[in-house]
Parts: sequence; structure tokens; C-alpha cells
Amino acid sequence: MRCFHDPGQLAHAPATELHNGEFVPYAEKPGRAAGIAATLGSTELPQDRGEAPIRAVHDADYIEFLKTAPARWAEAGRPGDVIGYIWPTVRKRALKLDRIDALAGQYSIDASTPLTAQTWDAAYRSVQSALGATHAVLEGERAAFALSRPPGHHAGADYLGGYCYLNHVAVAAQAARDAGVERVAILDIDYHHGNGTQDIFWERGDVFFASIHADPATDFPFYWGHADERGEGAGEGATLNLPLPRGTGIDAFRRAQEQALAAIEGFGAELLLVSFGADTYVGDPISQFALETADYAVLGADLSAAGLPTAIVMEGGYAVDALGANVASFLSGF
Ligand code: OKP
Ligand code: ZN
Repeated sequence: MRCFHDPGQLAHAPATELHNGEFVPYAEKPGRAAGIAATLGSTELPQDRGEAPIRAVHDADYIEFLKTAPARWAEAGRPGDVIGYIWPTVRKRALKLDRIDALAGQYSIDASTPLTAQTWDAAYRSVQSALGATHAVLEGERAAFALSRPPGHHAGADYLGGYCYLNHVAVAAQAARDAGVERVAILDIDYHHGNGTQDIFWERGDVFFASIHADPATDFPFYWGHADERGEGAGEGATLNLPLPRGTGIDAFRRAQEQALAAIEGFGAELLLVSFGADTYVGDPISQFALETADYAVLGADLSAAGLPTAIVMEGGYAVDALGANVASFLSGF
């Protein structure tokens, strides 16, 4: 399978994150992608398709914030990485504020996603990897893999969060639509709900979003991913959430994936994009499912049997030592 990756994605390396009341070393380490790349052997550098596909999904003012906030933070004399501490959740309105702290809150959903001087470039390259895999499939490959990193599925049109800045799979889905694919399905099998992807396509009937994830009653991102969220307007019924309890193993996960694939087939998708997280692994340090390395081959094979042209985009997975083997298992099963 063709695999797309840009080593420039590794330059993004926040120092710490706020986790359960204390600052701890950042879990979304560059070594994650380095380990996967080493296991895969060789990867292709994606073509640079520019900012236009990103601008088709993300707001111009948010992109400007991602590019300029780290320098403004430093100019304000702040140490470390950009991080918000106040969020406009009450009577939110379109104020045009300039203070860096106001902007950091406006454009984020959490305090665990620091923005560094290297973040924009790494996220940009991560998008190009996702576009590389997607265009390879549009040009005739049965499947392709994007070793994107940082992840993307928690980022919305105008906000970062959950270690995510640009939503790679959403940009890829929109690019496929713009290339003439009428119906695109996104299947998100990361441990965490892909709230950003869901939000971007919430009122869209042309992009189906299905997600299997830890019940948000117990796990990040809490406010989204509940079973009753089904989309609205033209998108009503084009969102499917299948939350599962902590401790879930391969049997229940596999049944959920079959259910999601049946819905995707019913939708009439011509292209499948997979947000693949290996943080469903039993040894993941921040997650609570129980999948084993060999189980990923089963999930990959089930996905392949759906018979759709498929681009697989990397999301989470934090057991760095096992990550390469888990991804390799998934891709070989496919
Ligand atoms: C990103 B992806 C506070 C930290 C919150 C955020 C998890 C983001 C997961 N305890 N952790 O979906 O793998
Ligand atoms: Zn995750």
C-alpha cells in the first residue's frame, strides 16, 4: 500500500500538556510518527497541493491565528507554548478582539493543545499527506495510507483541540467532493470521538460521518459523540455515533464496525476515508479499550471487505513502542 508522510511533520513538539490537574510531558510525541515510519520501511513525500484545500474547510481568520499566534505570544513576553485559559461559552458573539489570550480561547476547545512556532507547518504537511493518500485513491489505487501527525479529528473549521489543529480527514473529504466524488463516507475508529469532523459536516448530506469511540460520558471530548447526535438539516441522519464502554475488546468493536459499514453502504458512498487511531490498544497510556495487536488485522480485513476505494488517515495512538506494529497489523489486514 502506498504510504504518504513528510518528516517535517515531526517538528511540532509541545513540551507539556495540562492533564488531570498537572502539567505532564506531552503524549502526542514526534516519536509516534517516527516509530510508525520506521516500521513501514519507506514512505512517499506527498505533493504540495497548497493552502486552497485547507481554506475550503477552515476559516481564514483561524488559519491566520495558527500562523501568527506563536510570534505574538513571544512578543507579549510569554514563556512556552500558546495556551488558552478563558473560553467564550456564555452569550458567545462575534467580537473582534485582539488580545492574544482572547484569541487563544476563541479558537480552541481545551487547554491540552499547545500551539508552537512549528505547529502550522507540521499540520500543513500533515494535511498534504492526507491529500496525497486521497488523491492516490482517486487516481485508481484501491487503498492508501497517510501517516498524518499531529492528529486532526478534534479540530473544527475555526478551533483547535485534542492535540489537533487542522482536520486532515475533513480537508481530504472536501477535496474528494471538489474532485467530483458525489458521496463520501468518513469512518472514525480512533478511541476518541471525532467531534471536529462531525461538526464540519453536521449539516451536510453529501459526507457521511460514522464514529466508534469511548462513551463521551466517561471520556474526552465529553460534549460530543453521544448516540443521539445524528446531524441536522440536510445532514440529518448522515452522522452515526456508536459509543462503547471502557474495556471494549475486539468482538464488540468488530460488531460496531460492521454496523457502521452497513450504514455507509446504505448511504451509497463512493469513497471511504478512515480516521484510524490505534489508541484503542490495550496498552494505550491515555485510553481504556482492550484491542490487541492482532485485532487490528481483523478490523483492516473487515474494512477491506466493504470493497470501497479507501484512504486511511492516521489519528491517535500513544503506546509509542507498540504503535508501529499496530499500524502495520491494520494495514496488512486490509
Ligand atoms: C486525541 B486523539 C486531559 C488531556 C485530554 C486529550 C486527548 C486527545 C486525544 N486529561 N486529552 O483523538 O487521539
Ligand atoms: Zn484518540
